[in-house]
Amino acid sequence: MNAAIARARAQAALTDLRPQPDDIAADAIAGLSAAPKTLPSKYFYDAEGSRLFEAITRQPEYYLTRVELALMEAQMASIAQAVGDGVHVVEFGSGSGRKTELLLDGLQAPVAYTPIEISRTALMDSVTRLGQEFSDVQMLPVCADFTRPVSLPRADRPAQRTLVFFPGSTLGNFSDDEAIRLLRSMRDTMGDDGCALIGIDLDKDPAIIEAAYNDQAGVTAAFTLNLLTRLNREIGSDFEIDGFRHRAVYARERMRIETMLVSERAQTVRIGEHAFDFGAGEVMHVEISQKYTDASFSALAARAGLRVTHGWNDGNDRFGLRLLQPA
Ligand code: AVJ
Repeated sequence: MNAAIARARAQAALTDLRPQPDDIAADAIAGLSAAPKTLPSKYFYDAEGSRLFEAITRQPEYYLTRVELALMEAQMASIAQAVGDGVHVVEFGSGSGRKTELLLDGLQAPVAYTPIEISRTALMDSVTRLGQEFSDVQMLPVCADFTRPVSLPRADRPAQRTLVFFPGSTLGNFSDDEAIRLLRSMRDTMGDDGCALIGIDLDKDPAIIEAAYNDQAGVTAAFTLNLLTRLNREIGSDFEIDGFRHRAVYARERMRIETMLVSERAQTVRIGEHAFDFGAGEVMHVEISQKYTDASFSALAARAGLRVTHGWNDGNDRFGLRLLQPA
């Protein structure tokens, strides 16, 4: 490791609130006890899952990341103007940091950056890289499940305002109730003067959406199935990976992609002393990806005490960014 990287790592004081195996087992047992069976999608992102997700973003069918990046590039000046200068950027999740790079680069003199990310590898990689590139921005990473309340590390230099950044349409991976809870917690994090920049995938031709979640190369299928591999390794479950098949369907009336793992045969899966029977063809729900219209998103935000002050879409209305502030 070279000296600059070592320094950036050492400077990035880590708050570690990672989920422990007992939390994961409890979540898995609760989900498998429900009807229909479910598993929480937040556990997709171990090191391999994060790698597979990056690979998804490079698939030709998966337009979301490409379109959002181009949108940020095209509209950054206008976004920076709306947000103002000297902000503490708090990102819910951290991903590869490419969007964060555009944001930190485009904003006027941001003072600090706090990613809140469940995958420690993704978190440290991102602040190590960003810390080198943005030496004037204090890196204050928090390793935690961002759906739980987290108290923000304070920046050495006082910020004018807190900007919550939540790109990628990750909000869509939560049910309406969970999304509202998350938006409320963003509202708490930003305070009365703060704001949030949120990426949302827009409702469109179902064929385009379904192709994005069923890529030809099978990367999304591998990503979904990796959840089972991770559970087997971390909580000692005995899922047979080739006993399940990936399926993603756009439910038009609910405007969301529903991703399932379909049991190929009748089988029993064990976690400790718990046994779960699957019928042949039985579906287990593992992820939703909500799509939005202007009306549906504004209504969701309103239920969390937030209002949309600015909006930017790409030229084809595939993907949007919305700036919110307390209502
Ligand atoms: C995490 C919201 C960016 O739902 O589109 C991609 C995750 N799942 N392909 C999404 C995902 C399957 C993704 N986001």
